[in-house]
Amino acid sequence: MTAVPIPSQRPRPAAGTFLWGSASAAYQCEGAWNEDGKGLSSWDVFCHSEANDVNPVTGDVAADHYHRYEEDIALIAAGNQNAYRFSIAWSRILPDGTGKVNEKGIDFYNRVIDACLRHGVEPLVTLYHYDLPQTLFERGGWENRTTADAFAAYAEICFRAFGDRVRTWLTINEPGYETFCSYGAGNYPPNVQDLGRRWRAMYHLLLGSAMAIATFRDQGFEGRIGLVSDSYPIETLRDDADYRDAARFADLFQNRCVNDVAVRGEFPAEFIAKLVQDGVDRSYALDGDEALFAAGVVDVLGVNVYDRMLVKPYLEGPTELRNNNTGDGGGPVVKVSGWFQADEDPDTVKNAWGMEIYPRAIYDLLLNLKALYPSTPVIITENGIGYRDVVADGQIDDQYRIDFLAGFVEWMKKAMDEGCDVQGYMVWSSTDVYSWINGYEKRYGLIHVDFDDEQKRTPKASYHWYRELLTKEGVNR
Ligand code: BGP
Repeated sequence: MTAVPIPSQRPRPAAGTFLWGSASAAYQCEGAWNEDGKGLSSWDVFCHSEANDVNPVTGDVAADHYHRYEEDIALIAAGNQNAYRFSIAWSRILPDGTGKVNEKGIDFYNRVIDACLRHGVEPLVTLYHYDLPQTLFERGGWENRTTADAFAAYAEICFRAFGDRVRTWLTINEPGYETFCSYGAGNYPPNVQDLGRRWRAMYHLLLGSAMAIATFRDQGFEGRIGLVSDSYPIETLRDDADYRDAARFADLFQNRCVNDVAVRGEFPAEFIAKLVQDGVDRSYALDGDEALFAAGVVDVLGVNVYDRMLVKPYLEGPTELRNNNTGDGGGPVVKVSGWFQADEDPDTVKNAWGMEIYPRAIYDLLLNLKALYPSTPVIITENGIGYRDVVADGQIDDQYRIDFLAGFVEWMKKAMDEGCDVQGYMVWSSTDVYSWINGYEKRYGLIHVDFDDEQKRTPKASYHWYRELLTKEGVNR
């Protein structure tokens, strides 16, 4: 493999340029968990507690991006990428979630943003990616409506501090998947299995996002703003009325409960009817909220796409959705009675964590989104595959990742040829990072990180492949 040249200063991509990049999230890559005035987050505390019993490791150091962001951004630029999506750790900016600003936190993200711009890399900034300030978490976290107010206030601080340079903002990463793990699987803090509490927390996440978006517009900040949704094409292995019903329920459960709110500013009526039928206490929905959601629709929808979701009709007993966090089938089983049943195609290839290798998923998903939300552009904010990479002679020959990403890019381009308005594509992840409850074995990076040897970086074969792809795509470097 060839050495990677470090580029000189380059202009940032012109507005409207398709963004080809890669992504990270603060808790997963930064480390420096208690440095420079940062407050504790829910993940700091969880990872240091006995509740973290599947892969008991922490993000204390992670990829040490806090100290090595310059090198990482230089590598991103040298890889021909013209964009980098990262998240801000709320507890670095506001150690207690509200109140006094930690200037050293502001300084850090100023340095990251400036490094991006120096290298001609467009920063895509996510304001919240799972790591809630612990002070707010202890007050009920997202189950408490005041967390939505606190989020909007925190977002405004970030718009004011960084809005002169950031043109693409993403409020919240995956209100669906985060709350599914926190309150369905119970493998993320607060580690409970109670879907009623899930719907309450998700409502407040969406409310916080809508309020932040309304503030962004009311105060006249420049640029575009969106939310990041984990979205799936819902598919069945049979086509009959019962299977179609299951697919519709799964679409409401997985996708539309977030995407309709983000794009149309309202929850689907059928989704609300289903919650009422399930006996969910919806007292969290207050008079006047409809107007708040309507005022906070996105300019662009960020979509994290990894896989399709296969379902079959719900018959009886608990619906079992298995979460494989160990790579050998270990992890919690989620019970979702009454909506749909998870299905499995025995003939498709899967990775060790049970994820199907199914690149067509992105095409089906993009066409579904175009049909539902024809006027809203999409950025693919994450796409990638977890693998136990092997280092041989100092190199990582991850052909499986190249095949996976090449397939997704090809299907994405087909969808674009058919009229889907896609404005960017981010590989998950820029470097290897902490894979939440899956620990460090499950790697996604284009750049290998040696977690046992001072977080040394080595670009993988997939990094070089992506670099060549982007040259062909005309990302002129
Ligand atoms: C997304 C998250 C990312 C990332 C990715 C891979 O849902 O936004 O933070 O972790 O999935 O998932 P995992 O690391 O759990 O395998």
